[in-house]
Amino acid sequence: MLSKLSSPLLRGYRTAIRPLAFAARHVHNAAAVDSGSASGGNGTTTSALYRALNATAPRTDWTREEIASIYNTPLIDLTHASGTLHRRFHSPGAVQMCTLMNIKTGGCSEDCSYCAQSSRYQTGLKATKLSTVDSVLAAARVARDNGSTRFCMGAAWRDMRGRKSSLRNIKAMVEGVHALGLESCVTLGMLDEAQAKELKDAGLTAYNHNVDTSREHYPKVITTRSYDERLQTISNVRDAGIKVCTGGILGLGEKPEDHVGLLHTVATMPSHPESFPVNTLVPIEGTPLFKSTRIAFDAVLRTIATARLVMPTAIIRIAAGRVDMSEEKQVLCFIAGANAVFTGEKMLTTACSGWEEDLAMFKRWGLYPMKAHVEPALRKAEESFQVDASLLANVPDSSYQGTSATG
Ligand code: SAM
Ligand code: DTB
Ligand code: SF4
Repeated sequence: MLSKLSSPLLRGYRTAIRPLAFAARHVHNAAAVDSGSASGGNGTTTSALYRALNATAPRTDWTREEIASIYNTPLIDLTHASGTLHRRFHSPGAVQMCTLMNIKTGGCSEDCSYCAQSSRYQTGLKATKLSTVDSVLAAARVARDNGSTRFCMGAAWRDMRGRKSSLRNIKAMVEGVHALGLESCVTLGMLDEAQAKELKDAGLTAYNHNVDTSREHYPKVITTRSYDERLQTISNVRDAGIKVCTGGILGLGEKPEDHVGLLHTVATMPSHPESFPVNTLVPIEGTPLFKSTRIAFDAVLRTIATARLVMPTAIIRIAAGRVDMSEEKQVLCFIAGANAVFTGEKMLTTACSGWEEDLAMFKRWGLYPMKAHVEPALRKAEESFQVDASLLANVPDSSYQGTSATG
């Protein structure tokens, strides 16, 4: 099969792909003897992994079975494959730092059973009004000066209905964030077409609206808005020409099939989301999911690796829960294809890894803050990437002190 590759680009990658032909054959054999595998030994594993590995552009016609077969590949092969594909579309060392700000905390009418900001649960959070434009821009300046290239503003709202004056202020925030040279992202709940267009006109880069989990598991987590309503907002955002940031949360009591379902939803959208955030549940006291069993790390890694294989150009963002991940686990995620993080003083209501510790981690592992989002495309071997090594110049050399065995 490989000897028949004729396009010059693919020919250039022969050397990289050949060992993967071996890996994929090996994976197929492993899957064939594993009766739990989605391939059932009928070749789905080999062909799905082959197709993913040979991608020269994103494809949106994945079947759920194909994604399941990739997800169920032995982890050692899966992460090797995803890491290899990652290098064909992205600079392997570049990681985007994005800073979050909660511009309107708490008091939300929705019942998302993981969320500290729902007014239905006693989480001890005090609701606030919308932040002022000046305070938001001051925080954005701090983020930029510390190396973040995207600033994401979140509001605890169900939707934007009847919020005309808030939308005006948010547009001013978006314009100010751009004037600082940062990409802007907002997450404000459901949006209609006209609201999406207004945000586009203000220069908004991206809109975050997560599908959170599979269609099947979703009703066990949220009852006040449907999966289809989420998809409609995402569609309104995409149609307005705003980049889509949509992902999920792992650890909501779901099964591995739901990770496949989540990936299938996003990988078969009319175009892949530009950004796919992978949150792990941060248990919030007072919410129904507080006592949920913690998600195992191998499932997080599998989800990231599969996301990279089925959405080669997406930015994969390690989001909530990273603060509890050891450095080594984070690095495994970067090797498997994750290439963005939230860095700063806070997530929305919970703790976040700070710039200093992230830059020190980057330096230890040969990672760099991504200077600006580069449209990913199939790389030429000699191509250089926009990375900002200057930010690391002042970071002292340090050896890693280690974390607890459970980290
Ligand atoms: N209200 C808006 C909405 O729901 O679209 C925007 C803010 S909401 C907090 C943004 C996303 O944060 C959620 O969709 C969910 O994926 C994630 N999130 C919220 N609470 C979380 C938690 N406790 N652990 C992990 N992720 C969480
Ligand atoms: C996303 O997927 N994760 C971020 C961002 N998009 C808005 C939010 C995570 C919130 C974590 C829980 C909290 O801090 O309340
Ligand atoms: Fe409200 Fe968003 Fe929290 Fe759901 S996730 S309760 S919509 S703030």
